[in-house]
Amino acid sequence: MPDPSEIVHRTCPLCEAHCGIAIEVDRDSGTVLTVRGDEQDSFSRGYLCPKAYGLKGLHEDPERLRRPLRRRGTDFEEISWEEAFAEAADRLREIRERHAADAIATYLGNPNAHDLGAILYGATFQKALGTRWRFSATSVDQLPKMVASSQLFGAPGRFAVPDVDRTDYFLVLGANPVVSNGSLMTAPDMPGRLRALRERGGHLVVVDPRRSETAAIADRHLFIRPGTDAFFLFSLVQVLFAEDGISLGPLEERTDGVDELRALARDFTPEATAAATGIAPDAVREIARELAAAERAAVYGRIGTCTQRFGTLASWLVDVLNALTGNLDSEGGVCFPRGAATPADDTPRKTGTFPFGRWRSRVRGLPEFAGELPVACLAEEIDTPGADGERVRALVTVSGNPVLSTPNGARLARALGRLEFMVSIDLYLNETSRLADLVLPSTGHLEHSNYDLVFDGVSVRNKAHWSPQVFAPAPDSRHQWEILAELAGRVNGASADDIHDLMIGGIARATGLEPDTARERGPEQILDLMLRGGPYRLSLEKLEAEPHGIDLGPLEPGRLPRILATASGRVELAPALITADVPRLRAALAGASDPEGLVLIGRRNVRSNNSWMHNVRALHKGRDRCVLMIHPEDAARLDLVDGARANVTSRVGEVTVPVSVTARMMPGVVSLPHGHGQGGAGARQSEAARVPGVNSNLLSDEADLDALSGNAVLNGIPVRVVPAAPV
Ligand SMILES: Nc1nc2c(c(=O)[nH]1)N[C@H]1C(S)=C(S)[C@@H](COP(=O)(O)OP(=O)(O)OC[C@H]3O[C@@H](n4cnc5c(=O)[nH]c(N)nc54)[C@H](O)[C@@H]3O)O[C@H]1N2
Ligand SMILES: Nc1nc2c(c(=O)[nH]1)N[C@H]1C(S)=C(S)[C@@H](COP(=O)(O)OP(=O)(O)OC[C@H]3O[C@@H](n4cnc5c(=O)[nH]c(N)nc54)[C@H](O)[C@@H]3O)O[C@H]1N2
Ligand code: SF4
Ligand SMILES: [Mo]
Repeated sequence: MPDPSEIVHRTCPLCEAHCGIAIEVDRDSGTVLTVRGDEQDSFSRGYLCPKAYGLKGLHEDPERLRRPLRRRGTDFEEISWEEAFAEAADRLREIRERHAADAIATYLGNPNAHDLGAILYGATFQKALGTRWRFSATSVDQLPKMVASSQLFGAPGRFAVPDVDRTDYFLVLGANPVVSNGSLMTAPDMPGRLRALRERGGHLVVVDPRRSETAAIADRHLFIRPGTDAFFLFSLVQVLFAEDGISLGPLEERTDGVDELRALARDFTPEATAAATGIAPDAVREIARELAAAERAAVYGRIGTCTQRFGTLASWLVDVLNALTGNLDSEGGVCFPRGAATPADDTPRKTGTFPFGRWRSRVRGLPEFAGELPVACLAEEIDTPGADGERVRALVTVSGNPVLSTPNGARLARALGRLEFMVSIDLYLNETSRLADLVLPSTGHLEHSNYDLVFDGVSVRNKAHWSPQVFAPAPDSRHQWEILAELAGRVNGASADDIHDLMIGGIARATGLEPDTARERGPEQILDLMLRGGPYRLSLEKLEAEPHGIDLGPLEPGRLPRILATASGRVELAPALITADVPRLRAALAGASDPEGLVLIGRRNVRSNNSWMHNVRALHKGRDRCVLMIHPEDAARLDLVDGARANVTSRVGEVTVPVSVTARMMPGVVSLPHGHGQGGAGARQSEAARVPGVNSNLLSDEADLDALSGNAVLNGIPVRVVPAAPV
C-alpha cells in the first residue's frame, strides 16, 4: 500500500506572525495528521504556537458550517447556494431601493485581513453595495495608529515597524507580543526574537498596567495607570528637549513641526504627569536618557495604547519619539517594509492632507476615516428611529463577531434582532451569526490557498510566502472570494466574472502587464499580476517553487523620503488634526481621574484568537481562562479571595466572574480577557459553550471613545467590583 500521507508547506493564517508550517495530511481520510513548525522557513525557523495545531480541529470540527443556512423561526435550515445567493441579493437590492444604499451596513472582521481572497474581493463587495455605512474591527483595534500615520506620513497604512532583530533598545507599551505574537509587527517567534535582543546586550523595557508575559522577560517593567500613555510619552519628549537629547538624523531636512512639539511638550514635565501615570519622574528621565543614548532604539505601542481614551495621541507620540531620537526610518529603529505584491514604483500616486470626516454618523456625528465609521456607533444607527433612508435596516457581516468583539455587546445584539435583514458570512453559528437571516459559510482555512498580502506591509523582514491549498474544498462549497464576488455581482445585476474582470482590468492598467489567462479567474490570477508588477518582479510560479518562502532581506532604512505622501512632502511631526486634541489631554491632566476607583483592562490568551477557536477542544480544554485578575490589596479591601466570584459593573453592563488574586496587577487595575461568553439561543459551538466565560464587552461602553479617531475604549473602563452573592 502506498503511504497516503503527504506534507504540505505553507504559512499559518491565524495571526499576524504567519509562521511557516509543515502540515502532514492523510489524503485518504482527508484529515490532518500533524502540524509542525517548518524548520526550513528562514523567517520562522520552525517556531509555532499552540494555536497552529488548532488548524486540525478547525478543519475537522463537525460544527463548522459547510452549507448555507436560512433562519426558520428560532432555528436554521440548510438551503442550496443558488437559493442563498438569490435571496441575499434580492433582499439587499429591495432594501436599497426602498430605503437607500446607506440603509445597508457592512461589518468586516479581523480574519478578512488574513485571507487573500477576502482582502481583494471584500473591498469590491463593499463598493458594489454603494453604502457609506461601513464598519470593521479597525475601530476596536488600530484605527488610532492609522489616523496618526495618515497625518505624519500621509497614508493610513504606512506603519513604522520595529526593526526588532537589529535594535539595541526596545520600549514596548500596551502590547504583549510574547502571547499575541506581535501586531503591526509580523515577526514569528517574538519570544525568541526578544531573547536574542537581550543576548546581544540589548534592553527590553515594557510599560503595562499588568506584569504581562512580555514584562516578565523584560529588563525593566513599569506599571502605568491605564489610558495615561500619552502623558508618559509627552514627558519623554519634554525631557529629550530639555536635555538636548534630540537628534533627527538624516530625516532632519525632511521633518516639520519640531519647534511646535517643543512648545506642546513644555508643561508635560515628568513631575506634572507622575500622579496621573503612576510612573516616578526619575524613571521617566532614565528612560528618556537611555532612548537618546541608545545607538539603535525602537518605541512600539499596540492594543493597550490604541484602544484607550487618548489612543491617537499615544500612537502619534510613539512615532514622534522614534523621529526625535533619529530612529525613524533607520536600521535597528522603525522602518517601512516593502511588500512583494506592492507597486514597483512606490512613489505615492496621491499626495495631500489625508481626508478625515468626509461624512459623519447620523446619530452621534462620528467622523468617517478611510471610508469607514467607528463600530461603537453601529447599534445606535440601527436602534435610533429615523426617516426613510436615514437608518440602518440591514447588515452584512463578513468574518466578524461584533456581539463579542465590540462595545456594549448586549445593546448590539438587541439592535441586530431589529434589523429587517442580516447576512453573515461565517464559518460558525456564533453569538453574531445566530442573529442573521442567512449564514453563508466559506471554505475552511486549509481548503483554499493564501498569501499574506496585508502583513507583508508590517513584516520585520521583507519576504514572500505562498500558501497552497492543503485539501480540495468540500463538495458544493464556496470560497470566501467566490461568495463576495457572487453577491457583488448579483446586487448590481452583473456576474461574478464581471466583478473579477473589472478588478483584474484595473491592476493590468496600473502595472501595464497582461494577466496570465492560463490561471483561472480569482485571487491567484490577481496576485500573480501584482507580484509580476512588484518591486522584486516575482510571480506566483516563482513563489510556488519555494515552499519555505522567499527571504527578501532585512528592512531597508532610508525609504521614507520616497514614500511620504503628505502635502508638504515632509514628515509632519505636529499635524494640525492631532495637535488640536492636545488641549483635551491637558484638561484630563488637570482633572486627573479618581485614584480610588478601579479600571478594567483586557488581555489575550495564547490558546485562543479573539472570540473564535474556542470550539477547538484541543485548545479550549483545561482551566477556565476567563478570570478577573486583581491586586492583593484591592482584593483584601473588597473582601475577595482567590477563586471567589465577583460582580463587575460598568456604566453599561454587569458580569460575574471568578477572580485571580495576583501581584502581577497594578493596584487599582483589574484585567479580564475579551472574546469569551460564547453561546446564546441558536449558536452552535458546543465545546465553546461548555466553558463560555463572560463577554468582557458587556462592560465596555459604546459612548466612551478616543474622541479624535472614534476608536473604542476597551482599556481603562471604570468599573465597580464587589463579591458576588453565593449561588
Ligand atoms: N474588550 C476587548 N475587545 C476587543 C479587543 C480587546 O483587546 N479587548 N480586541 C479587538 C481586536 S484587536 C479585534 S481584531 C477584534 C476582532 O473582532 P472580530 O473580527 O469581529 O471578531 P473575531 O473574534 O476575530 O471573529 C472572527 C469571526 O470570523 C469567523 N471566521 C474565522 N475565519 C474565517 C474565515 O476564513 N471565513 C469566514 N467566513 N469566517 C471566518 C469566526 O468564526 C468569527 O465569527 O476584537 C476586538 N475586541
Ligand atoms: N493568542 C492570541 N494572539 C493574538 C490574538 C488573540 O486573541 N490571541 N489577537 C490578535 C489580534 S487581532 C491583535 S490586534 C493582536 C494584539 O496584540 P497586542 O497588542 O500585543 O495585544 P494584547 O496581548 O492584548 O496586549 C495589550 C497589553 O496592553 C496592556 N494595556 C492595557 N491597557 C493599557 C494602557 O492603557 N497602557 C499600556 N501601556 N498598556 C495597557 C495590557 O495589559 C496588555 O498586556 O494580537 C493578535 N494575536
Ligand atoms: S504564532 Fe501561532 S497562530 Fe500565529 S501564525 Fe504562528 S503558529 Fe499561527
Ligand atoms: Mo486585532
